[in-house]
Amino acid sequence: MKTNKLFLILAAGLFFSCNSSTKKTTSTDEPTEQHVLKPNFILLYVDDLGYADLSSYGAKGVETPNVDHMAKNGVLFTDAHSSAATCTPSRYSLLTGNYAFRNNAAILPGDAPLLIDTSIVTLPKMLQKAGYTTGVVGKWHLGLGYGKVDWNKPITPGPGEVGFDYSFLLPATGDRVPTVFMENDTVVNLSQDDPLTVSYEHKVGNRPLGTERPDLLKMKADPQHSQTIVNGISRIGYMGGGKSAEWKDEEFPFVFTEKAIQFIQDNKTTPFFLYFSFHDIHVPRAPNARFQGASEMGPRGDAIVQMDWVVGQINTLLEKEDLAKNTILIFTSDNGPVLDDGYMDKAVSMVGNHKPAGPYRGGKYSIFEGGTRVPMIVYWPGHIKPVKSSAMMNQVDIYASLAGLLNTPMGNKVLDSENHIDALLGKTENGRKIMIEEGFTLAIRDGQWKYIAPFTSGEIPAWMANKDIESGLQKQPQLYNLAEDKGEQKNLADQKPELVEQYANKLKIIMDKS
Ligand code: NG6
Ligand code: CA
Repeated sequence: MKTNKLFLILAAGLFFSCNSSTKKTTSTDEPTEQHVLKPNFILLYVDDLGYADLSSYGAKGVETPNVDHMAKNGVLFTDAHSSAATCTPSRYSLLTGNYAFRNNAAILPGDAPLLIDTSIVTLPKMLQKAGYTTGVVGKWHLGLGYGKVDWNKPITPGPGEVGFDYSFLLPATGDRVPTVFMENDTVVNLSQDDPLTVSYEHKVGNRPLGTERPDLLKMKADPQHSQTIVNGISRIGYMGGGKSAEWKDEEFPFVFTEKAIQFIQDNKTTPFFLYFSFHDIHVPRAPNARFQGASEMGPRGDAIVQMDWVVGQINTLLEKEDLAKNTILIFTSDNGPVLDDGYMDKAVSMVGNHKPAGPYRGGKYSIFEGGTRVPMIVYWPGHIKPVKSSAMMNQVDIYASLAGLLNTPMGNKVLDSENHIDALLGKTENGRKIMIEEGFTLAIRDGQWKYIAPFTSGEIPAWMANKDIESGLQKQPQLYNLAEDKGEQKNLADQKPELVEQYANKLKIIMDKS
């Protein structure tokens, strides 16, 4: 690959001066292809962070100096997207390089089976083949085992079979059981005398439910989040036993940061990939006392400040360990923003004049731009010229882009991932030409044009309608010209039937690909 070779030659000089694991070269050595460039990769994957939830993207009422530093000195993308408007589908795409609809990926309960086929070559497996040690710390939400697992025994398949050498996980999300950490395939701190049981159908164990003891709650919740109470927060699902393994939500930033730091330190002499998957700023928002009141927006804003602090800790470590110049950081979010997502945490009443999705319509769950257009920053000190890029980017392409950089083959079941490494590193603003966006229906983006397929099958969940969430779903086709109408207000489908037909056909071709 031509670009790659050129990149290798240009970057090799800098690289060899800073990676202690690399075979030393003398000044007379000419960089050649066998001197494979292997920067470390850290993916800082924030949960539910909206397009404008960072000060570098125009947030009001909250400051994010650590992320802003990366934005100022790296590539800040204005048209970058998670593959879908919710967590499980986005993460599925990120790790497999395939759009989530190909596997009907949808938000999973906490006792779901592993969603990723363990026989395929995933992003972390590709990196393992290229000589990387791989780790995931934080939220998983891709299922574990074969479903309805025995939490008291090692659980496989899981991250290990997906391609991670190390994992320290919150198995699903903070708002659902089991509320325990897992290290590799085992629940942490579990006592065999007090076995852990989980059900999403009926009450298990003797912990009170939110519906039974609202007086015990730190914050009130909607009916779906009013089951087993752990740490004063009612959750989705029922959990019995496992008392010694219970997490404390307020400790997440320290627990996960410590594990991420440990992973980096343990692997600093070999190339590594760390998928650092934040719980922030997902519900329940229970920031540590240290961050309470740190923003003007209540717990949601404080969770943003907490998240920013964690990012600062990672960057400080990379500087201290002299790894910064040899580590590519990609910072982004798994879907757009949501204020009320089940808990009464003042996110709505304290939002002030802050607009979490900026000028875009909708947010998490939505097929409008706010659903998937998220902040994305790529930071690689000494290698990247700071730039604001309008390239159309999608997280499904991180896989092929890193494979392209390393000149390593992808698996043969990767259908959607495209190599946009030059755009990712800010060398060009030519990103994707065509891209799928996914909410409860599919949309297609072709530059300024956006076609949203009619939503004809299935029901919009009732809780979404009750929560004032703009799903963007309509029985009619929608067509928007984002160049003139960022906020997707003016449906041009009736005026431009030929474009509607063209995009409906294009969408079908992409969907039928195999
Ligand atoms: C929804 C939950 C929401 C959140 C979401 C997953 C209800 C009413 N809502 O079903 O609170 O947990 O799932 O979020 O239960 S995600 O970011 O992991 O996709
Ligand atoms: Ca999410």
